[in-house]
Amino acid sequence: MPSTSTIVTCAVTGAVQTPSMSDALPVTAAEIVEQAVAAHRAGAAILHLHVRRPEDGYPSGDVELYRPVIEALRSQTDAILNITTGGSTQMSLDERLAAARHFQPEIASLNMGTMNFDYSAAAKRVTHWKYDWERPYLENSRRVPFVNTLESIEQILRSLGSLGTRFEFECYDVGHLYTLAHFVELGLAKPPLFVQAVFGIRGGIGADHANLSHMQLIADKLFGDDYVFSAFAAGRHQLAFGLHSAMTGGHIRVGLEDSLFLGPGELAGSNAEQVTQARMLVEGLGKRLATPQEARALLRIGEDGAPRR
Ligand code: KMH
Ligand code: ZN
Repeated sequence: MPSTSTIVTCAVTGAVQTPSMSDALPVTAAEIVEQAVAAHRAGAAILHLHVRRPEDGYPSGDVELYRPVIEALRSQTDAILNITTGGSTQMSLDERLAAARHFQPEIASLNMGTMNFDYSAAAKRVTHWKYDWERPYLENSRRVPFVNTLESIEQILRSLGSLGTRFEFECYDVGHLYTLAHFVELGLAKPPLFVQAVFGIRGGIGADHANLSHMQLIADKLFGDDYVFSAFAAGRHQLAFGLHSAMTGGHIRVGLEDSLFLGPGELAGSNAEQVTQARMLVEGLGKRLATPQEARALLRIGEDGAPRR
């Protein structure tokens, strides 16, 4: 359903980029909080969160590393917190789910299918490695699949859904929309569905604008008015896909999780810089950014009566 205000999600650090790729990538809890607060002030209503080991930036699912981040963001902002259940493609399911189970956020990400998810190409561009784990970690992504079976999706929907958490349904291909429709039929995925369409992952649908139009066409057929569309592309096409989404009444995701850049060859200095770029594009379209309260209303967060942040 087209919206007059645009929700910006900022995915602050993720698990695909590694510290050698950019000094701006936040690693410690203090860095993640500082950048997340600034991104929120710049206009991000939703903060999509991962954490890393402070000593070397290795992606982690440790609840104790999440704790200072979640506590600080809950006290310092009104942002909607979205805790990943994708973690890293190389974590076990239990490790991926621990933080969302523990903190019961307003939103958790939910990846809608098993797929190849190859982010090894970035390793070829790094000349100086800060940490020994980075290169083999990146290269391993070409070897191991990102496992999201129907059974595990159902388990996440049942366990987190029963706690009142809603979902960012990450759809990396058209087939993932049909998988989502299956869970709507089962009554486990509840409208309005927050569909985050992801383009340009090696293993998923390509960063071609015709694909975005097709994803919207199929989502319209499957879900009618029962979904809220958002989009991004990994890497250099990140914001172009957000713009395409906003132009067609959808929403935007930015953040260093998915792209380290502001423009060709220009590294972003922070997540907030990307949010500011998104704000300028949205305002250029004659629209405005959704506040967290407007985003909660659009996504019907908190309507089950359970207070959560
Ligand atoms: N970095 C995205 C392409 C998740 O956190 O659930 C994948 C992602 C997965 O956002
Ligand atoms: Zn993520």
